Amino acid sequence: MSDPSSSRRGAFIVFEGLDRCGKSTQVARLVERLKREGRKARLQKFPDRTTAIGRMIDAYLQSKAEMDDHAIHLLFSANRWECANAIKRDLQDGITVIADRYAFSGIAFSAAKGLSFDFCLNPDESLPLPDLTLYMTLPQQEASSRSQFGEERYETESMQSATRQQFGLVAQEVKNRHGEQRWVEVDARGTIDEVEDRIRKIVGDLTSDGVEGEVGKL
Ligand code: T5A
Ligand code: NA
Repeated sequence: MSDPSSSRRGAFIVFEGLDRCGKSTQVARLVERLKREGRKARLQKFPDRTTAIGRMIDAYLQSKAEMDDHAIHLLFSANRWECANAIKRDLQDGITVIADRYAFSGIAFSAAKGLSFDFCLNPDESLPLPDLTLYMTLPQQEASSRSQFGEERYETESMQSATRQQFGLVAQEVKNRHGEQRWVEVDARGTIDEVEDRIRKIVGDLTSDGVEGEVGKL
């Protein structure tokens, strides 16, 4: 008899939220926990600043380079496309892939600058579809008081507030197109341990049982 678990693939889980809400901290904790439990898991950060495209994005975010809003939007998307095949391959190999930001940041931040929502959406169409997106929410006052807020280009209160609004539209779009269960809000207030606990409950069996069926498309 064949083992039913062998046909299951790794889960693709994305963390989203405004700047300094605690994504990277929680993503690191989740990946560490899964590895401790003996599961195959890896972290995928977006932007991936280590590639040639990623270095251009990094210079832009640090205000060391200027770029047209459309051009930088396409670079963020290209940075995801250059990682897409590796993500799909790893999921098929049973590895859980945890992404620190994804296309939803791409849409929300660029639309917040005034680009049309459709223009922002289009370049990411057909990328691997996350099985679950955790959107971490934190009052702006708390995020702004965290270390290093304000160092990078988008870390101003007006940009964060416009992006928060756009994330609301992105959430609706994801739920309409792909189902309510794929987008879950997480209260990011409280201690790191408290937030980790909330996330553990939401992620649940997804990381232990894997996922049935092909990876979907955005
Ligand atoms: N962007 C990104 C686009 O415009 N388009 C795109 O397509 C993409 C992918 C950089 C920028 O790029 C934009 C969005 C961003 O503006 P980034 O590299 O993810 O994106 O940004 P980072 O600066 O690395 O990360 P963030 O600023 O978003 O911070 P995080 O990851 O949310 O927060 P984290 O975990 O680093 O924590 C921040 C601080 O708070 C503390 C941490 O120790 C740290 O000091 N902290 C807590 N303190 C108290 N209580 C808690 N519960 C805490 N959790 C963490
Ligand atoms: Na981060």
